[in-house]
Amino acid sequence: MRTGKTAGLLAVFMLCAALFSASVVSAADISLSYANFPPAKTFPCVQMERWKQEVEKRTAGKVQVQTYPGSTLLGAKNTLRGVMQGQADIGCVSLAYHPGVFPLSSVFELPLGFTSSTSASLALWDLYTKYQPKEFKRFKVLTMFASAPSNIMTKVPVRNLDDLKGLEVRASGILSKILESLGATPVSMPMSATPEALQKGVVKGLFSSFEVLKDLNFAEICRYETETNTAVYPFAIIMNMNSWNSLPDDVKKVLNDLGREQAEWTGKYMDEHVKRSLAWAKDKYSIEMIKMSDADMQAIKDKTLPLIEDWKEKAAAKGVDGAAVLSDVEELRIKYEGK
Ligand code: DTR
Repeated sequence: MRTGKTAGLLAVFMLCAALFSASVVSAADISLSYANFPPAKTFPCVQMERWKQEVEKRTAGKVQVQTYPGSTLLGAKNTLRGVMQGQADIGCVSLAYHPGVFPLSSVFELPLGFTSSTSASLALWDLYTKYQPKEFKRFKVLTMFASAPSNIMTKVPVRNLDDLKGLEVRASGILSKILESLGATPVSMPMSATPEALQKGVVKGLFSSFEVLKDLNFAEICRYETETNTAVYPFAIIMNMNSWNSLPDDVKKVLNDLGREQAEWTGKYMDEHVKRSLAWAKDKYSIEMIKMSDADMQAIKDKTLPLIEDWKEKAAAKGVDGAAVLSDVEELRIKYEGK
């Protein structure tokens, strides 16, 4: 009986030891932390999970990615510094939250006529790879992508530009300036702060892409959706330089190969998801879709045109040839939009 018990314990012990060493052997050699600011359901985090899966698969488990959505590791405004200092290996940055920091890539915040996230994301990635702008010199840029074009989602109907006068609407970066030039009162804040601002009435609406109607349940509070289909928001996925440099070449290759593919995947996901979210919001909350008159749409174009000149001047002050960048972006837009 006693020997039986001892033998049993020994067997359990050996099994545990075997399991333990097996997990040590199969554990990833490399673990990377990835910080993201908005909630897990939103598109920056959906693309993060897809990237994690692909990286783990393509490195056959050699790399493991720990994801931190919802500002659990770094928030919207401290991701740049956090990744630079190594608090996270990788982070997601919305460029519009850092006015003046990205003189070249912020061109993508201008109203340039992109009609989809896919075309804007591919164009943004191509522009980045062509210029390799020094604004990212402290980081390895893993991929970039852009949101779908922005629209006005509000608690009160915005049927024309007059309705927008003085209305407090949330945006960020150059998109705040777009709102201002249209007569609204822009309130700049990251997306992660917007649910509370809407709830408390600090803002009456927001200027962003429509998928947040579902992902952040904004359709419940913003029943009026005015289609402007203007500027997108550019994003960069940045990696700490030391973390990047310490990766073996085969892993670096996997990550490099994913750069453009991830931009395209995210764009396509976003474009599809906007359609799904609008259908969901119509069904669940009977949201009202509003189109402004042709005259107002033309006025939007005219009123926001000076922002392009303004951007060029700011870019020039930082040594960026704005005219060349704009002409490259227009070429890329035509290439990816087919018009
Ligand atoms: N509109 C930009 C980008 C954006 C669009 N959808 C989401 C969802 C979660 C975070 C950011 C975004 C913005 O408002 O920041």
